[in-house]
Amino acid sequence: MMLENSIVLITGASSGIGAACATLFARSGARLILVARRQDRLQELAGELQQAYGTPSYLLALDVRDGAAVQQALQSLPSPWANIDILINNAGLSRGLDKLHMGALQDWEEMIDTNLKGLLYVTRAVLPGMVERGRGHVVNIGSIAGRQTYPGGAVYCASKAAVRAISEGLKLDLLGTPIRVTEIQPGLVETEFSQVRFRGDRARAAAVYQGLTPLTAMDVAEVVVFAATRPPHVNISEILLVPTDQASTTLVHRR
Ligand code: NDP
Ligand code: 8X3
Repeated sequence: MMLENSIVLITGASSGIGAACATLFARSGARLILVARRQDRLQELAGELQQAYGTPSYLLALDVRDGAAVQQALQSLPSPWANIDILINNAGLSRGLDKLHMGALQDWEEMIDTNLKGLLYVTRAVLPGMVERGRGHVVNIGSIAGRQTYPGGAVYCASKAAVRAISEGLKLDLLGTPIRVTEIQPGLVETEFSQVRFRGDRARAAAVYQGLTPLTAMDVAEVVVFAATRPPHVNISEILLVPTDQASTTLVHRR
């Protein structure tokens, strides 16, 4: 599969794994629809990619939790951009690490609304066009956390288990179409993820990766590009990738 001139929509493109995907797909000649709430970040990234690779980008400052806004924005894409070839459902976050009985309802809602409902809203808006055109690939960024729950992470892990179930469901529902569905499940990746989880507490965020070598956002983006560039008859259903220093969600090796 060649990526040259394909249209790739990436949610959560303003940081981390989404931004790394944007860079690697741009390098391969794709055209990008970049989605996130922080428009300034998207503008900066799009400018860099335009300069480095001549990549045209279409920016959507969008909160994926707002189902009506998602539908409206994606329905109103101008015609060259409407024919999305690859959808990367990456936008997501964790909030807090409290025991369930002490958890904040607002944190739960934010995680479920973003990681689960946001992914559904975007997918619902993009997939009909793919089915109609008989062409497309949906890549969902799940997590090792969707396979194995860890203490204090029940709701985040549940949201990622839901991504797993939805990815499986999509594959069932799209059987008979040429549309591919891939779920990528990373372990620890050093991005802004832990800073968001701990609401800007940089020391606590840094401690998550202290003494081990985490994955980089680029490590994950390379796997996304691998999945997207297989021949059309090959579907990479799922890939779990972890740092060599990570054996499970709770067992890591720190030096
Ligand atoms: P970052 O915090 O670096 O990036 C998260 C991205 O999601 C940002 O671009 C953010 O953009 C976007 N986002 C968050 N909420 C919304 C929203 N409501 N609407 C639109 N965009 C939103 O973290 P990562 O790159 O690490 O996370 C990307 C994905 O990878 C997430 O789904 C995460 O769960 C998953 N993951 C991360 C792992 C890790 O260890 N880092 C491991 C496994 C999976 P903005 O704030 O501008 O809206
Ligand atoms: C993110 C990985 O283990 O920090 O999905 O929750 S973890």
